[in-house]
Amino acid sequence: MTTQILGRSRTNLHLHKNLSFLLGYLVSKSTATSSSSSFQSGGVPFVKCRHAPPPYASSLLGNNSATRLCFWRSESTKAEAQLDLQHYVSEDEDEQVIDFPGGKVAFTPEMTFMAESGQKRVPCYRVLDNNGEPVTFSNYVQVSKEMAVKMYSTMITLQTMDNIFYEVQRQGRISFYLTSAGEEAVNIASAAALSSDDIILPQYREPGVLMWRGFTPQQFADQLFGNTNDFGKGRQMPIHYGSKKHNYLTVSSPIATQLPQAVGAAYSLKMEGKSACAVTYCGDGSTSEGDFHAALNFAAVMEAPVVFICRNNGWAISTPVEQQFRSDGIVVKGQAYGIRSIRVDGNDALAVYSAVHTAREMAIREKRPVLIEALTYRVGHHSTSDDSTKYRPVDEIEYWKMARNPVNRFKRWVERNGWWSEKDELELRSRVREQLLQAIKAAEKEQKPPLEDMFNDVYDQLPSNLKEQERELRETMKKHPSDYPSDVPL
Ligand SMILES: Cc1ncc(C[n+]2csc(CCOP(=O)(O)OP(=O)(O)O)c2C)c(N)n1
Repeated sequence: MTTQILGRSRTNLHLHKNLSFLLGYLVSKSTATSSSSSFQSGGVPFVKCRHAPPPYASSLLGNNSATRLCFWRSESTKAEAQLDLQHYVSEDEDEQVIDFPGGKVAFTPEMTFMAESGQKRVPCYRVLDNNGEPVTFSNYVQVSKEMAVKMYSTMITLQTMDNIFYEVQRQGRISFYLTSAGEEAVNIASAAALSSDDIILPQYREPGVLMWRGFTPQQFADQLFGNTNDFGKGRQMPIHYGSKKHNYLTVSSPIATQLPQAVGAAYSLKMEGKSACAVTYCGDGSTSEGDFHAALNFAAVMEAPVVFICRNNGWAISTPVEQQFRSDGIVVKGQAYGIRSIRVDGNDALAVYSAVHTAREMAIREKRPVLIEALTYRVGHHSTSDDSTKYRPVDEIEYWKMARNPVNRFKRWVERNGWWSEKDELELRSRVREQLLQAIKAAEKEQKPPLEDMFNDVYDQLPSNLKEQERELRETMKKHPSDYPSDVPL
């Protein structure tokens, strides 16, 4: 039996690999021997190792145990244990390697624990320095004049939209808002590098991607005011944009839920043979959610064409990254899951564009996920419900706002190429401002969706419990009219 087990060819060993078992290290009580045999002990299947244990083994395993590391499978499949064990020991190579599911692993007599981090932090890819000068030897994907001007103009539009809607919220005309200030390059340059067929599964700080795809100021305003033109029929909080036409799934409040959904969307694109990928965004805080890890693992194992773009902006509301994780950011987590990954300067539009463009091609051509960690900074408060000066130094905010401003950096590059002037800037800013003010006026005047819209669209026929809730709501509104908005048609 033993000879047969150990005499298996490598090809056969691979053929018989089975991922469904549970492996663990076991300590055999037998003494060292140079012969090989397999046996059962205490109801647990063992295989004897063929050689004497290394000297460090007793310190690892305790004095009373003698000493070998063997493999054990779960009780439920015990009957097949002896047969399956043969897959992991190969006669010709067992002294140097273990032929383990997933590939050969070299043995070592050194008891070396992997360091918790690399000696140096993973470097950050950039193309432009803080002054918008291309850095020497940087390789990047060329951007045409037309593309560069559109990128810069959309960054300005996003900035202007943020400033105006922030003020509108402060005036009490909308209930909530959240800006992308400081993260304009991640928003716009990533969007520019994608195709409109790619499916976007956003977090909430990526409205620039939707803007790039053609969502109009009026459509943004309609969502924020929750009027009848809002695709969500006023059921969602402001900033929960979504548009089927633009392949942009609606923002959902629970963070990281978009990530496993993106893997499913990517997998379906692959099955349909489409030349497109799913692209999903998240913040550093979202990477602490289980969904992040499930998504990365699924994506790697299922070889789903999905690009994960993590905006590491230093803060998850008041939680700094030092309290979020102890790894070298997010990029190393990609590698841990078997995903090709890159760290990029998220405030360098050309670097983001190049990395996303290349990641997209790899994802589609090679049918694989790619992770991009974009180092950036949330310059604004988390949202209109936050005051970030309560938990972080104003100097830090100012540094990122001024010295590392992504819009100014890109502007310098575009200007240096002779593609943009102050006149263009003034014209653009005033045109965008005017469009937004008009949109706000129109959105504010537009009727709110009727009350019944709160209850329909989920079921074909309204179930009795929802009918009951609607009846109760109407009664309560009648009793306490001042607590409810007067502009919702009943
Ligand atoms: C599952 C879940 N937990 C907590 C929250 C509350 N919450 C909203 S935003 C946020 C911070 C997320 O930070 P990050 O992912 O880094 O994104 P950022 O806001 O920095 O862009 C938290 C904890 C939530 N929305 N969903």
